[in-house]
Amino acid sequence: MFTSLLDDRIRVARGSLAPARAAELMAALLRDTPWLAVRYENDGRPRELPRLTVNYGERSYDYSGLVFTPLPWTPLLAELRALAEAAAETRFNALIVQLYRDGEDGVNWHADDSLGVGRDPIIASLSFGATRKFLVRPKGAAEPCLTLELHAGDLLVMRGDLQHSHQHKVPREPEVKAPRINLTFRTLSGPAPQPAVAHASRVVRWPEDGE
Ligand SMILES: O=C(O)CCC(=O)C(=O)O
Repeated sequence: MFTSLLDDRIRVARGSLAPARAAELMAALLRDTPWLAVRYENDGRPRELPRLTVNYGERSYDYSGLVFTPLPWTPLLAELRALAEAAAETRFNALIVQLYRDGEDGVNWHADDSLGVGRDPIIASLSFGATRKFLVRPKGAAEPCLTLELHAGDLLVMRGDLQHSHQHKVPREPEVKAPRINLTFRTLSGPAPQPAVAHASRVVRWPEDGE
């Protein structure tokens, strides 16, 4: 059952996966995902995205000037895609998996409005692990107009003109000590998989050896 927010630009289904199943999936995703730390340069200084990220599906995805070559769907991710497709009533061909290792990781204000997602994209997001805040603000505004807590097993759908009218963010929450994984399913058009920008990223084992 969805709660509809912001004139139906956001729909949230709380507990769309039962707690035990969500915990099982969190453990499997943590263990089996070949996590990538994304390195880039800002003003000539080496930087790293404050989260780990991996792409799956049938289309390359580009952001921050980098092209990410997707891995093929795994049986588990294809199963979750089917769940997201049924809930969002659309088909998805791409997935971004993000690992927020703890509350120091996050994602800053942005909209998912790159050319590949097309006009008014439907994006379905599944959350696992630690509860984190998800903020939404109108473009051009300083303050959020919506603050949600996303829990393990919650499914959120962004739709309509949300990516043109609003931005979203997962803020740092240093008091959160546990990891969170988020899956966002998208429908991309345009170029099929392209060569990876291997130099931009490095694969890390997480937790790293010795932790
Ligand atoms: O982790 C989340 O809930 C949001 C991820 C996100 O902002 C995105 O993939 O664009």
